[in-house]
Amino acid sequence: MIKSDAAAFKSALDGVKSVRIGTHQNPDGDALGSALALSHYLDQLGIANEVLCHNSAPRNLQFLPSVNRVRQTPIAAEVDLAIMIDLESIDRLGTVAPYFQTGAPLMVIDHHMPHEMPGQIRIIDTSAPAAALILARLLKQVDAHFTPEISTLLLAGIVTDTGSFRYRNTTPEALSMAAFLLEHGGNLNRISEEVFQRKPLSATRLLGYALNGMKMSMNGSLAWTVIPNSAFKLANASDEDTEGFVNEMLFTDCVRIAAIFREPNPGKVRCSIRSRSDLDVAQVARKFGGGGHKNAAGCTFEGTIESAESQLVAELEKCLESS
Ligand SMILES: [Mn+2]
Repeated sequence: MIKSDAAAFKSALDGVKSVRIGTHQNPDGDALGSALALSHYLDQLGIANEVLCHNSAPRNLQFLPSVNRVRQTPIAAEVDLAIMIDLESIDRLGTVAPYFQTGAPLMVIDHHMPHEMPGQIRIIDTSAPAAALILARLLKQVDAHFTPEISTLLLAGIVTDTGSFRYRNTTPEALSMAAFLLEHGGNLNRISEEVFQRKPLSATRLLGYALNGMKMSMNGSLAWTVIPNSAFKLANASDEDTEGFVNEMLFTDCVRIAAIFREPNPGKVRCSIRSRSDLDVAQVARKFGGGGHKNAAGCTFEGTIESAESQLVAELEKCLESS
């Protein structure tokens, strides 16, 4: 990040009285952690603000400080500034997208690979493991007061997106920022327990189904599984129960790409793809209108789960063949 990012951030907020913050649908700890931390910082400046998201917080993020700020409809009719954080694509705002296209200036704070380039003020760092890390840097540079709430929210973002500092995207800065946030009251124990060490019985049962049905090709370098709507019903499970399933397959030693096809609601098939090392699955996801990072991407299909499976598996096999 360049120093002028902090200057741009500061001057964009200058004289502003109201801000709308948005993050991506199906929010994770980085999405909600950074959006809510930004909300707290705007409180410090006395700027009225609201946090919009297509979904309410998933079960494992209900513990986040002030999570009840997350709304699906706006409070303010108009705002002076809109800020999108942890996403680059207007589409990923879901149902709240129109509230970010009202003509108010738009700021984007993000770490995904840019392609749509929305917004007039763009603070983008694709080398940052989390949007929360970019925001934490900005807040340090503008001398924000790091309360325990802000520290826990930012730490939740960094911990989530680095998989507790296990993923390849973990940088020295992520660790030193985490140390700083711990010093300022960030509750790492609570984050670890709530995000990684707690799930309902329905999730454990559905994981059994998913692993039992795992398919493989390319000498075991590609693994995938299909969870049809009927399986969700049988396990009394929801889509958020599938969090982490794809990694269970990827962590098998022969597997280099893993994918999961799921149909939590009839007619819409959601796919998550994970890869090892240099295999770029974001590029595959983009062919189907999705996106993400090199090693973690996703896309959605309309139609049958069988058709989604055959289309995506073919492209993933090509990706492995050309590697
Ligand atoms: Mn993120």
